Amino acid sequence: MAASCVIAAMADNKAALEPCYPVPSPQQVAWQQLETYAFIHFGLNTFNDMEWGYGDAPASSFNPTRLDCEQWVQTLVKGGMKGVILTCKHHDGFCLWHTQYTDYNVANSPFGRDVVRELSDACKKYGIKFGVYLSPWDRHQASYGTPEYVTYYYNQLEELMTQYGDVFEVWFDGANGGDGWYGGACEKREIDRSTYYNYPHAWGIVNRLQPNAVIFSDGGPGCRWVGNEKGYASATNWAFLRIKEVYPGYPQYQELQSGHADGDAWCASECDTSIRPGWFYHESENDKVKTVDELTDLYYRSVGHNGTFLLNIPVDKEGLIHPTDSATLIAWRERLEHELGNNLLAGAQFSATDTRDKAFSASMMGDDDWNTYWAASDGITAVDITIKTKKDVTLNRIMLQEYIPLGQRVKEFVIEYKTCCGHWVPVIVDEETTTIGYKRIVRFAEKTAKEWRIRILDARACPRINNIEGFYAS
Ligand code: FUL
Repeated sequence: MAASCVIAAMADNKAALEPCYPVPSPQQVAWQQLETYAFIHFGLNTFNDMEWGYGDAPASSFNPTRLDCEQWVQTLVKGGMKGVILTCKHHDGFCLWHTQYTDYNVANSPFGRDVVRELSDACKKYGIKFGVYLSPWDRHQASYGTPEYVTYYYNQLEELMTQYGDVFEVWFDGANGGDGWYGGACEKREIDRSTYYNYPHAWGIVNRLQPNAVIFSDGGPGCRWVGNEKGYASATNWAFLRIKEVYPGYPQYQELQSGHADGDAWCASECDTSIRPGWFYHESENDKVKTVDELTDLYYRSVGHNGTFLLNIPVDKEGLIHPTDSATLIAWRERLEHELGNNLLAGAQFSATDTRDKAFSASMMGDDDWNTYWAASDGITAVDITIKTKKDVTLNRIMLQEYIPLGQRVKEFVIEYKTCCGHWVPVIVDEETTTIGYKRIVRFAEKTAKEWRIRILDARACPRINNIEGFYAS
């Protein structure tokens, strides 16, 4: 059945289109489909070998000799990244663009050029998305801690939202050195980060000027921090939060790793980590770049756990992505393509113990049209999907996707294969098989069979699955 016929058939059946709340906005769906994108930490810290500058390093120390944003973006494209978020201003307050609101910016460095302009232009040229990190915490501004600073922050946000084209994500870092930390090098300027910045006002600026941008903070509203900086989500991972409970600085990190099963707002997790131990470039870490194996494992535990993967690739003192990082990134993408590039269930026959429409169309599984899906009847929350292949296949990965525009539903499932004696046996998985969400990739000890079964044991409402693929990763 052609994809458009499937949609038409489902549209006839009005009950088929009932959402199961909370549901994502179209922007949140598009954002999650990006799956992997990069962070770039770059600034005065790069030149002063620091992670959290005090805000007192001179602008003159920002002096990359070969800065080339096209080299960054071309490298990221080869690494399969769909976007990049730049630290336009980190906690030290130094700005990488020609802001009119402070002299502490790149125009007053020996380098002089507007890095935000060059990166956003390179993103447009090579077709990836551009995102903004603007640290609320500022250790340089003398007004930090007063209402004047908050206005300054909003003004800078407006500059970034209006002068550099489309922005896909805005990163509101909850870090404030811990409440009661030092504002700058020599003095203590305490704020209450849950109220001081009036985040709803800042988010309003983003919504007004960049309506397609997804807003990141510890508790959304667009997407949430995953509760660690190691780049993974829990196997059980709901894209929901009890949104009023979570605020920047929310200390229940474990909850953010798996979301709130009873949450009232859609707020999927973004798994951030750095390819090196630090966020900024340090020469001493040139031999500490994560391996392809480590990054591949993180992909399965971020994108494969219903999150996105935000991988930081710091730019070095020359103003380039270091060759070790670039080679690792590209080799990692090749590994993913090797492991997940060949769907061995393509062309298999799918059936289910309950199907709300006439037939379980195999074209719904593994096709290019993400909007086609299989659904069970209303009220059915346990259902088996059987997959028959023409001949034996050996698999050790299965990828499942729910049709999230209508909500995240599945609570528990098991993957089984049929033995040559005709018994259904579960594959051996070393993590729980509970939620699916936008994407769940289950790794298991390899099995060879002609019949496979996804047993959905429990769901919040009738399941809707729009993709099932199988792979063998050698
Ligand atoms: C944290 C910051 O304090 C780190 O320096 C880094 O920017 C990381 C992505 O977020 O909260």
